[in-house]
Amino acid sequence: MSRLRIYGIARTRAFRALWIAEELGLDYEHLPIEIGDAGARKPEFLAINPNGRLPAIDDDGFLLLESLAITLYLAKKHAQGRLYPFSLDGEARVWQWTMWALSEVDRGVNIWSLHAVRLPPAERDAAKRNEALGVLVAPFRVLDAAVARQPYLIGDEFTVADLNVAAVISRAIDMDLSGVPNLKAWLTRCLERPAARVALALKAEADAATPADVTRRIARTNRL
Ligand SMILES: N[C@@H](CCC(=O)N[C@@H](CS)C(=O)NCC(=O)O)C(=O)O
Repeated sequence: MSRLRIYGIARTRAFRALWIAEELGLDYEHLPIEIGDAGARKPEFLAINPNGRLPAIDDDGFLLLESLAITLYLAKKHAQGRLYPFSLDGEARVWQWTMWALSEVDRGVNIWSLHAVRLPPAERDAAKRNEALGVLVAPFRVLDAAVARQPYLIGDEFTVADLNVAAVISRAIDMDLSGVPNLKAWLTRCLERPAARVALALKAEADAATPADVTRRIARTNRL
């Protein structure tokens, strides 16, 4: 039996954990549990993550929450110079971009995708969608400039910094990104990696199987 367990249906932020596990070629078990009372709020999962949120991992008895902490932990543990920089400066840049993704773009892309793609068409709110697009203009310009100078965020090589930022904004691939061509090319490059394709296929399968009521619940409970 695999000693790494990844909890969470791939439609959720569990996608991030699945992508890094694939990048690292890890032997893992995926437990595609659903949000809410159907899974993440059941007592047995609350014992793993008392927040009742996804994802979580169990790495041979070590429980870890927070999707981006999970990607950083697994990358640092297994990468051996690949994906996770050795140098203090390189590591700090990885943290910088990871925290940037969380604070600057995570919520905006989530709101946009719900009101542009995921909610049933009649329930999408154009005002929320446009507000989200407005919020993303400035940070997307910053990201566009960062990947205009070099192929990846830390330099010539793909690292967990790229994985974290690209995973957070992965649903933006369906946006009109013509105003930020370097960002678009970089995001495409990241999402076309074989490991990303495996995780994206799981995510697409989960998206297609998600009932509208679950999407409504995501929008409602997270005030998106
Ligand atoms: N900051 C957390 C956020 C986790 C989170 O909110 N996950 C969502 C799914 S993507 C969830 O479990 N929501 C539960 C709910 O809506 O009841 C992380 O990155 O892991």
